[in-house]
Amino acid sequence: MLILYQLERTWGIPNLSHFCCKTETYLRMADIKYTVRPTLPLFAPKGKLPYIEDGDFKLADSRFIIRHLKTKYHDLDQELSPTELAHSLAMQRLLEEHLFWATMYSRWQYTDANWQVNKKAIFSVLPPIVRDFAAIFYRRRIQRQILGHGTGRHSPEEIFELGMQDIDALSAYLGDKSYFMGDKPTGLDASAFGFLINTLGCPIESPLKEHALSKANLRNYVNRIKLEYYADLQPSGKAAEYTPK
Ligand SMILES: N[C@@H](CCC(=O)N[C@@H](CS)C(=O)NCC(=O)O)C(=O)O
Repeated sequence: MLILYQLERTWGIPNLSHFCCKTETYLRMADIKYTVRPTLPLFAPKGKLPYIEDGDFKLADSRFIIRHLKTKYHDLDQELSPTELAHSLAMQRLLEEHLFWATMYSRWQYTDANWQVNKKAIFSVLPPIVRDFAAIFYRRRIQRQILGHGTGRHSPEEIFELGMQDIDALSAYLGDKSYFMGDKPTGLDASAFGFLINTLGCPIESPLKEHALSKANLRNYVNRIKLEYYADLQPSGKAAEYTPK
């Protein structure tokens, strides 16, 4: 069976990693049977999560994993026109290469309260002494990434202003549709759900979260997809092995 390696579940959401949540949501939307193995990025082939094992085949990066899932199992985008595919790709880049960094800033840098919540969620799986070293190491590493991307060079107000522009665009694009590309879920929804729940549906407080929560269509979209695709998620945040309906 296909194995998805991702961070441990927490916060009552599928995953605190946007990219892991995106990948797992694609698996569920496409009705692909899989099992989950919690791990840390340290042990991943490219040093980042998620990655999968499908038989003898190991593959890292949500984009390559989803390309593989589309080819081998089910392509959720098969009915999209070339123009729709172009829109879908552009929106995914907005979510994954831009909005992502404002949320990373909120977790790893913005306030100490957020950092403590983030630290506990990610590193409590490790033994006490290792936990603190790993947290310090990863905090430095991620802050360097935020700076390298360019986001970390701005003031908090500027960072959230840029993130709010993404939220406005996503809310306008979704409008009153059930899913981003119409009445059926596509690959863009797997990404949008993964990134939106990690912006408005997790215990990381910021003006960006408040802004996203003020958009009724985005709030309802996230709640609806969570109920529809993650009904097995326990209040503890744990979920049993998943088999498609
Ligand atoms: N482009 C990758 C991004 C994956 C990614 O950034 N994963 C984060 C978790 S959200 C990670 O493992 N970060 C660890 C690190 O950068 O050291 C994908 O689509 O899978």
